Amino acid sequence: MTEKKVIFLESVDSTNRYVLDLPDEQKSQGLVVRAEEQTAGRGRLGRRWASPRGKGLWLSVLWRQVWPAEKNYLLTFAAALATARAVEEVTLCQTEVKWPNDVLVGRKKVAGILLEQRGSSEPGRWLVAGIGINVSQQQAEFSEAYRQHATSLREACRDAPEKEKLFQALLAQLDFFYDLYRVGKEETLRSFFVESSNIWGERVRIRQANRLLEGSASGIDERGGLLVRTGEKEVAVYAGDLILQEWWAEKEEKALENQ
Ligand code: BT5
Repeated sequence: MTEKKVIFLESVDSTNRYVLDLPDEQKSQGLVVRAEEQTAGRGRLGRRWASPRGKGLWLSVLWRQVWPAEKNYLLTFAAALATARAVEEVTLCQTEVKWPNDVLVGRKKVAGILLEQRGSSEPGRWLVAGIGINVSQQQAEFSEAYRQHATSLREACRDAPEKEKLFQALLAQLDFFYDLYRVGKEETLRSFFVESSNIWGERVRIRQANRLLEGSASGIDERGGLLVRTGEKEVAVYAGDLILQEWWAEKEEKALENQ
């Protein structure tokens, strides 16, 4: 493996923001920025990512876009797969990836990916893949709003792994999966993602800004969309939150109990 340039920060608002704001001469392929804490860690759609001091791996990796923008989703897949593999290497845990940007252990979210870019999206431009992995929080530390669907490696696996070990494993996996993207192994990346996800044939819901879709998850199309079968039709969705059946079933059970 090539030696990686890593910038460690004690505290930052967001490692993604930090990398995107670096002057061009400080940007290089594979540069990693890692922080002990993020004070304004971000998720998709302007959401927050809780990144308490010392409790997780909060980092961003800088990547060159090689292919047209419609292939950028492969980099989200690459980062999610790298994270899932790295977790499995250093814990006794089984992971799964969840479309479009999550890693789960025991069906709860242990890590999230946020791919971002400034300006236009064209080959040759920089992209940043932000990765947040919950390592040692206790369940009660997660906000009530998502506690039911979130976990840390310490809670979900028998023990929290050493953060440094996880970090080194992740760097190697990120190299491996970025290379698949770089050389155009699109089908390989897509099928790795499909094989690493256990939702196929399950009833799922997809929440989008103004609609809720329910159907059976059937695959990933060549633009990274989730294929969902509803009755006779199969539709592809390109954005949204995928809600697992046990998540909404639990909510409904709770609502019934409270009646
Ligand atoms: C994500 O967004 O899952 C992307 C998370 C990316 C975080 C990394 S950390 C390093 C880098 N720098 C950044 O600023 N960000 C990246 P999304 O799918 O939109 O999920 C966000 C939602 O997950 C929130 O709205 C909460 O409901 C929930 N959430 C927030 N913090 C969480 C946590 N620590 N663990 C599990 N769920 C969380």
